[in-house]
Amino acid sequence: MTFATPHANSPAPQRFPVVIVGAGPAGLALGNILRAASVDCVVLETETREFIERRPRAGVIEEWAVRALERRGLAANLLERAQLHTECEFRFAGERFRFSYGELTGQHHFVYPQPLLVTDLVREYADVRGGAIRFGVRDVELHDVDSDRPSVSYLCPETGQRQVLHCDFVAGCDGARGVTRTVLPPDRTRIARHDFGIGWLALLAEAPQSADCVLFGLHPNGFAGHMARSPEVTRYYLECPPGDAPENWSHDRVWSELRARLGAAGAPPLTEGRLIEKRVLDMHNYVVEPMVFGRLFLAGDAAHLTAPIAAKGMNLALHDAFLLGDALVAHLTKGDASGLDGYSATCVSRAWDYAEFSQWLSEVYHGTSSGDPYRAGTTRARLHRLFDSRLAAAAFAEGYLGLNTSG
Ligand code: RFL
Repeated sequence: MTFATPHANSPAPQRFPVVIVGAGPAGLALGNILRAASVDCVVLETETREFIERRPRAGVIEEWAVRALERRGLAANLLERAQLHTECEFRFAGERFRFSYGELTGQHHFVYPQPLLVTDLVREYADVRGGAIRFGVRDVELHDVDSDRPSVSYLCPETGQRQVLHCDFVAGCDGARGVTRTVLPPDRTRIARHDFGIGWLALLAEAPQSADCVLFGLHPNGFAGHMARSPEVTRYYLECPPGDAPENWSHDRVWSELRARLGAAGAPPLTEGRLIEKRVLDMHNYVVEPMVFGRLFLAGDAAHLTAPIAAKGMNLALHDAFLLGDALVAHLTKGDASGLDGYSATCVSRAWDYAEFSQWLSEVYHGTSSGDPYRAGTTRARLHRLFDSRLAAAAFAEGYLGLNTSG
């Protein structure tokens, strides 16, 4: 099958084999895979390029995902600049419990801020591989995705006119608040949701990291987390009531709670700095099944949300993109539909696996502060088992690194 390369700015209806909605990690990784196989596609994104290249979010990437990016020529900067993490530390009852998952598995995490990965992916897609991308689009609509002649339309930011793109497939990579999920028919789709009933104040501090690994503070006042991002910026989390207002958290209150919740005997003091991001996340998960409707294939947060409890969302988004990219290439270039047929089941299985790990870890984080002495007791038992049992430790390491699923 051959396709003419369309011009994304032309006002006439255009045709692309694949229209990708959303330029996050999922949409951009997918676009890169398609372009590498000379399959034409266009990415539609509501924000500007500058915005997506700066939007701070994830930072922890699992090794299997990095190796998959590397195989596809998408990890050069990451491999040069990312930190490697092989340990994490639980701080509990004034003590430090260091967990060496690298020693148990021979694998590690890469710490590389999501905006840098997005910058790398958009540059490779648009500037190197010549992929079409439209920024600032408005009011994206999907049409006839349950037919073999789907299309996507949007309001062009320059002209205000509705532009129609005909295609063979639509990839819904528009994240948790996108539009593509909304066209799934309720009678053929199951959306399973879980609300953790807690909030996290997500913070970015203009300060170097305070420890050489991720820290989890399990404290009666609430969970606190420390995660490296870059030499100048560190992410912190503080458990708070869901729906809490960031304005309730002054600079002094934030640092005093972080000091209390992450404090432990012999721990060096936190390196404090200006807070450059402060937002409350209400922690919830969902999984959409199936992730496919007709010619629409969802990927990433559009299909499944995992609260940042276990740092899994971007990893899952990349997983979907790798699978969907390979499956679309096989279908469009060789007529092999087997990858597309198995896509949803494989991705959903991994999403559930990660969701279960997040739920398990959530109880470790939040049991101590639940106010329920029973949950506090079982949390204590979970933590001690991690350090007393090599088998329990191995199971945790496997889940933490995303090792126990195929794909
Ligand atoms: P994204 O990144 O949300 O990208 C979706 C893109 O679609 C655009 N969009 C639309 N475009 C066109 N038309 C529409 N109607 C559109 N609606 C939306 C959006 O502007 C956006 O550019 O989804 P994707 O690609 O599925 O990637 C998911 C990840 O971004 C997400 O799972 C992670 O950020 C989650 N996450 C983490 N994941 C990890 O694996 N490791 C981590 O360490 C980690 N830390 C985090 C996180 C998420 C966080 N927040 C803010 C929820 C830390 C935080 C604080």
